[in-house]
Amino acid sequence: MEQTLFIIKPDGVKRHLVGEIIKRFENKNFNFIKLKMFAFDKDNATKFYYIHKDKSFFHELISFITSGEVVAAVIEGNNAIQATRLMVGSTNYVEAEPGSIRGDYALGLTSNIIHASDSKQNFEIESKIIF
Ligand SMILES: Nc1nc2c(ncn2[C@@H]2O[C@H](COP(=O)(O)OP(=O)(O)OP(=O)(O)O)[C@@H](O)[C@H]2O)c(=O)[nH]1
Ligand SMILES: [Mg+2]
Repeated sequence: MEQTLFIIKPDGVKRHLVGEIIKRFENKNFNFIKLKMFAFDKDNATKFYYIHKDKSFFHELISFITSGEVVAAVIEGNNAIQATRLMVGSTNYVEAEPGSIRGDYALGLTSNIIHASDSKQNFEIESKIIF
C-alpha cells in the first residue's frame, strides 16, 4: 500500500467540485487517511512550490494558490502516486485527457483544479508542510 497527497486548488473549491473530486477517489477504492480545508499563506505556499521558485510563472502560481481555501487529502492504495497522477491528468489543459480531472474540468494553465504529489520523496515533503 502506498500513500499520496492531493490538493483541490482554490478554483476547484470555488467551483464546488470538492464532492465530485473526492467521489472519484472513493470510487477508485482509495482509503482516505487525512482530509483538511485551509488556506495557504505566502510562506507555506512558497515552501510548497519551492521547486518552481525560479520559473517565470512562480509569482502567478503563489498568488493563485493563496487566493482562497483549498482541500488537502492523504489517500492510500496500490500504486497511489502513479494512479492519482493519471486520474489528475496532464498539467496543460489542452493535453489533459477527457476522463481525467483536469481533462474534464480545467481550461487554464495556472488554474488547473488539483495538485498531486509526483514522487514518494515529494509526498513526504508536501505532507509535512500541510499536515
Ligand atoms: N502560468 C503557468 N503556470 C504553470 C506552468 N507550468 C506549470 N504551471 C502551474 O504550476 C503548477 C505546478 O507545475 P508542475 O509541478 O510542473 O505541474 P504538475 O505536477 O502537473 O502540477 P501540480 O500537481 O500542481 O504540481 C501547475 O499545476 C500549474 O498550476 C506554465 O508554464 N505557466
Ligand atoms: Mg508538480
